[in-house]
Amino acid sequence: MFKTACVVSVVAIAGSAQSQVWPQFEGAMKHVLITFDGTNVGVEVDNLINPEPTPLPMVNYGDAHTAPADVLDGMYISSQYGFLPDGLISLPQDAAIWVEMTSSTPGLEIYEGGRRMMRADHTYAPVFGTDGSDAAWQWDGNMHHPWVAAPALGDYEAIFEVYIGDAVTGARLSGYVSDEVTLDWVAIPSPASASLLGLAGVAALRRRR
Ligand SMILES: [Cu+2]
Repeated sequence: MFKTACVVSVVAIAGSAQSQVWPQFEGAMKHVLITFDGTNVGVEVDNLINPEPTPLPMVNYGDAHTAPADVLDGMYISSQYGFLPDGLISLPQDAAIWVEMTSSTPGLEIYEGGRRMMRADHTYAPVFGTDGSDAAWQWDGNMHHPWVAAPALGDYEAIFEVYIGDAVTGARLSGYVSDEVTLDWVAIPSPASASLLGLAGVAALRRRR
């Protein structure tokens, strides 16, 4: 009797886990390396550990995501870029590292992520000006892969300034030098939709015969 109850509850848990749909990701992590030497902030895209050329692909998998990830529904998405400390970072008291998006291709949206494997725990909160959010975002010093989303096929780009700011307000602190980095993406058809198009093409050929 007891055993039966256990089996039923295990099945129920497996069923609820299956019903969750978190955003897919593919492609190796491409880190945006951040350094701070006490005066100068440095930021650059890693091309040594992951030499994959940019722009990085964004794909619309056609998924209906579990909330709060449903902000990505219908969008071409990528989480390959991730902010990562390059060596030890020692910050001045009451200061933090902030990242501000200073310009971007219209239509580009960015949502808070984290470690890619932890996607069920991400907030998916809009950041970098998306949906009226602040243009500046406080980085906690850990690996953070944001979710970047685009509404349509094409090329996308965003420029970020990384600077030392007040840990509470984000106001730039004098005496430190910021740095900036450009990230780029290209929204492409998914392999699945390409093969569907292929099937549609075959069907059209058959109809023509
Ligand atoms: Cu990473």
